[in-house]
Amino acid sequence: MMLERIEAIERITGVLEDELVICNLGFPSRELYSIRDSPRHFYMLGSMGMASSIGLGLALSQERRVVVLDGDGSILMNLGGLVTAAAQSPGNLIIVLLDNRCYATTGSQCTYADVIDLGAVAESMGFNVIRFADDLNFEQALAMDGPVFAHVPVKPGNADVPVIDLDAEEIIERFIEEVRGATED
Ligand SMILES: Cc1ncc(C[n+]2csc(CCOP(=O)(O)OP(=O)(O)O)c2C)c(N)n1
Ligand SMILES: [Mg+2]
Repeated sequence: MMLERIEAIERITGVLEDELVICNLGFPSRELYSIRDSPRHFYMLGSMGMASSIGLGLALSQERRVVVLDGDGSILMNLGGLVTAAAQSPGNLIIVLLDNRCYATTGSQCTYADVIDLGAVAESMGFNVIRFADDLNFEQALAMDGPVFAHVPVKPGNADVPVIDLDAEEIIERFIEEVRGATED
């Protein structure tokens, strides 16, 4: 049985330690926040497609590992960002595609991930690709050389979780503090 997106996020973040997490906007961020909150999490608000680019900049500018939890619609909206990440090729970047083949947050309208294999697209760019099914053992992705592209098929739809009760300034300020704190040690 294919996982719900919230189950996939739970399993992935359940095995993370010190990694910084950049999360796709909409329900994915709400789901992550409802599972566990952390200053290591950056919840994208509003800017569709930008999680992978923010993750790339972060991976290039400091040494900690960066895990981007992205969506198919957002990857497709900013495919150039994926190309740039592949060309820059930071070893500490893991892009996770939570692929439900639709824009789940806005009502599960189909994306072109329904007909185009984004794992194959990422592979052709030079990412080390790992494809998960129901057995989402994310430690396997963490053991790989980066940059990694982890393809995680998930069911369409969203969990019934509340909105994030942090404002944008709080999210960014505590995140920057977290990143700076570690780099200045
Ligand atoms: C430029 C832009 N267009 C549209 C939206 C509205 N919007 C917010 S989330 C979303 C769907 C995102 O789909 P995907 O990245 O696949 O994530 P999913 O919700 O499926 O996990 C859309 C269309 C937006 N925020 N910004
Ligand atoms: Mg989607």
